[in-house]
Amino acid sequence: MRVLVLGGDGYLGWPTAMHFSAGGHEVHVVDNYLRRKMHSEAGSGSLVPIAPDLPTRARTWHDITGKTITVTEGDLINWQLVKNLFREFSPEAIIHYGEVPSAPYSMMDHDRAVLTQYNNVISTLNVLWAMHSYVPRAHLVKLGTMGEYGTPNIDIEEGWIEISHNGRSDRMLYPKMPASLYHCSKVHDSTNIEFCCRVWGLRATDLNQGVVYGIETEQTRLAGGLATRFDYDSVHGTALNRFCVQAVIGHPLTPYGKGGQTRGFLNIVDTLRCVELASLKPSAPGEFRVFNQFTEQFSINELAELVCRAAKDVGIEATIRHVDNPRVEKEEHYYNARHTKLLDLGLEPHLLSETLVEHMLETIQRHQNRVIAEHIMPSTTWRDGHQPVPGEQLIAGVGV
Ligand code: NAD
Ligand code: USQ
Repeated sequence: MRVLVLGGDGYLGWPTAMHFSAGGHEVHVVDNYLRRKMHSEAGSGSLVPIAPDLPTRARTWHDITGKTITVTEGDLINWQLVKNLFREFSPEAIIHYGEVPSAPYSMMDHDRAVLTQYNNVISTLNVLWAMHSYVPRAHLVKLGTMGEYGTPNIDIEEGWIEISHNGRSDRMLYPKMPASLYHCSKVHDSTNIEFCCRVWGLRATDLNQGVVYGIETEQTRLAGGLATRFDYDSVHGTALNRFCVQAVIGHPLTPYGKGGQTRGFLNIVDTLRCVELASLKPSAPGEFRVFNQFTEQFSINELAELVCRAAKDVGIEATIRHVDNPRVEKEEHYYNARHTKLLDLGLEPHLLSETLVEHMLETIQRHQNRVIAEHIMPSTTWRDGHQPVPGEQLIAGVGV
C-alpha cells in the first residue's frame, strides 16, 4: 500500500512511518517542522535527543533496515505543494497527523489561537480537496481527539448517536463540547471531513484519540538516530509523560485542581497498531467512520499515584502537589466513553502497568540532565493567557 504520513516528523508520525515501512508498505512523509520551531521559540525541547531532520532520519532507517522512506519538507497549508504531492505519490492511505496538537498552545494568545485553527483546519481542507481531485478512492485516516466530546454527563458513543426528539429519530454526529481552541479545531475538521464524505463520496476514518504515553516502539529502539521526540513541558508534554519526568527530577507531580479529571489513555505502540488496523480495513466510499482510540480510562489522581508507586520500586520517592488548575474544565465528572470498534478490528491493547512506567523512568533517568525545569509548571491559563518563561523568545505577529 502507498501510505502518505502527514506530520511525519512528529512524536507519533515518525514511529508510524517506520512501522508502515517495516510492514512492507511504500511510505512517504511530509512535515514543515512546525513542532520543532514552536519548541525553539519557547526554549524547550525533546528530552530524548532526536535526529536533526527527516532526511537524516530516513537515511538512518535505510542504513539499518535497507528500507526506504521518502520525504517532503513542506507545509500542508501550501495548496500547490499538496496538489503536487497527491498527484505524484498517488496515496492509497493518508495518515494525517500534521496539525498543531497542543491545547495550552492554542490558549496562549490571539496569534497562537489563530495559527492553531488556521493551520489545522486549512491543512485538512487542502487534503480533502486533493483527495477529491486526484485520489477519490483513497482512505483518509485522520487524527482527531477524545477532547472533541468534552466530558458530558452521558455515555460517549463512537462518533455517531441515535437521537429521538419530539417523536422522530435520526442518526446524528455525537454532540461536541471541546476542551480548548485546539480541540475546537479538531471539531471543525470532523465537520469538514463528514461533509466531504457525504457529498463527494470520500472515505475517511476519524480517530478520536485519547492521551498518548510512552517513549519507545519496536522501531525507535533499533538505533538512537531513530528515536522519537518526548516532551514534558507544560505546553506540549502530556500528563503521564510529564509525571514520569517530574518524578525523576524530584519535582512534585502536578495534578491540576482536584485531579478527578478522567480521560482515555493509550500506549504509543497501540497508536501505531490502531492506525494500521484502520488503514488495512478502510471505510466504504462515502462513509465517515469514527473510532474512539484509547485503551483505558484513568483519573489524573490515579495516574499520579501509579507513577509514585512505580517510582518507589526504582528507588525514587516521588511526591504529589496539586496546583491551581490553569484550564477551565470539570475536575470531578461522569466519564464513560465507548471504545470497542478498534478492539473489534483486532486491537490487542498494551495496558498501562507499573513495570512499563518503571521502564519509562529508567529511560528518562538516562537523559535527565537535559530537563529544563523552568518549563515544568504551567505558564498558560485558559482565562488569562500566557506568562513568559525564562529563555522564551515569542515573536509578535504570527506565532512561529
Ligand atoms: P506532533 O506535533 O509531534 O506531530 C505533528 C507534526 O505535524 C509535527 O511534526 C509538525 O511539525 C507537523 N505539522 C504541523 N502542521 C503542519 C503543516 N501545516 N504542514 C506540515 N507539517 C505540519 O504531535 P503528535 O503528538 O505526534 O500528534 C499527532 C497528531 O495526533 C495531532 O494531530 C494530534 O492532534 C493528534 N493527537 C495526539 C495525541 C497525543 O497524546 N500525542 C492525542 C490525540 C490526538
Ligand atoms: N493535567 C494535569 N497535570 C498536568 C498535565 C495535565 O492535571 O501536569 C490534566 C489536564 O488538566 C487535563 C488532562 O490532564 O485534564 C490531560 O491533559 P494533557 O496535557 O495530558 O492532554 P491534553 O491537553 O488533553 O492534550 C493531549 C494531546 C492532544 C490530544 C489530547 C487527547 O496533547 O494532542 O488531542 O491529549 S484528549 O485529552 O483525549 O483530548
